[in-house]
Amino acid sequence: MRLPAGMTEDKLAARFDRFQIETPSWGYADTGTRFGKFLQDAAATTTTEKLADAAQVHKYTGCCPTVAVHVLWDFPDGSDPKTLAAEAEKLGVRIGAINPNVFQDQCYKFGSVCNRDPEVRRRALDHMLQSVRIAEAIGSNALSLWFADGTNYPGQDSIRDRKKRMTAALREVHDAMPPEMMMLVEYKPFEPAFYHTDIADWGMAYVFAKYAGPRARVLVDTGHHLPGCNIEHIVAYLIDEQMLGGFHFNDRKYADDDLTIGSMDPYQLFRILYEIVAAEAERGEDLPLAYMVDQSHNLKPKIEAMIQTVLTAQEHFAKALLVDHAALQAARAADDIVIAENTLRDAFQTDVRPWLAEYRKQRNLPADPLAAFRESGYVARVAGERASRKPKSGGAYA
Ligand code: PSV
Ligand code: MN
Repeated sequence: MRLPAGMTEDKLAARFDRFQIETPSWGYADTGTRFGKFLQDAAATTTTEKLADAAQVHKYTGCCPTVAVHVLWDFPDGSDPKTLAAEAEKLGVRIGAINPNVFQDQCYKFGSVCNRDPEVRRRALDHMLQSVRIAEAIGSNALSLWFADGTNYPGQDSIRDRKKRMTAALREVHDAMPPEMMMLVEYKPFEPAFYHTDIADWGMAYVFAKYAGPRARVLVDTGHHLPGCNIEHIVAYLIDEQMLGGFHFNDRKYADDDLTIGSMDPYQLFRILYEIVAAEAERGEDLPLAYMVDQSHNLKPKIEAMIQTVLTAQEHFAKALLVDHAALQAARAADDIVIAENTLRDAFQTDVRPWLAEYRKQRNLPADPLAAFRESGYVARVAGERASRKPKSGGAYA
């Protein structure tokens, strides 16, 4: 593999050792669409099983030591988060970002922290404050916020009033966070709201994060953009403003499809990662970003899809690290657009898989994690244990 000037195999490997990807607990459970769930015999049925499956992804890839959790889904009422954190450690993983859930209860029909009703807003806020305490108790430093708040029809509510309510809520939560905790604010253009969403794009997330306090950043979920959006442009802006907090990786064809990263547009993934690598090269240090996956695989087997995702992210990160910055600078200085573009394409088209296989072998990991996981027989084993506990039908999406 041809390395650009200034890059060595050791440097590449060292950067890779620090490229860790968090997987989501909800990616291991049965999920579906709003038309129904398709149950998989091997999909996790409890939080412990989700953690065990996430531990498999870490075991074979070596780069997924943490698991994001969704408070209501993973800490049912009365469960002790510390017990779960201890279970995770025993399985070889740790709890990562804490995601409050202020979208599934009936009271949130017209929104959570943007709801007109102060009682509903209070309930949502109390849940978020409780999530801060959970994070504190188990040593998690990331509070990851996504709101389903919005309206379905013009005139339904005052957009400006809702903005003020969101601002006040985020500030209160930020004030309650311990000094080492980061708040990640996610945006999404539509769904479930179809007319306006209270945090619809990166600009709104940026403004809310600024109002919330110094430890709030924007979270870019790659699936949360309208068609044609230039995501790497957003990423570059947020990096320059020091307001990028991290990612929810997934791919999309139409809307928030939750498809495996790189399955639709691998070049886009490369371009996004290149913006990070370019900024790090200029600064001489890593950007403090949370790389997380947010995918629910309805049709693919869950653990395999997660391993495939992680390997794809690694591949494209390696490609981004191969961009010849000096050649790019020279092409830009000469306004040579063709060579500038080709400098990116050369890196993108490099086959980095043999290097990654060697890198893994040196770290006592399987050269081909997906094949090794398949050979382990884990899926058949857990399917035998879990299938009998599943309902007969997937029913409606819950
Ligand atoms: C919403 O679509 C989202 O991207 C948020 O990150 C949620 O927390 C996650 O999906 C799971 O519903
Ligand atoms: Mn997301």
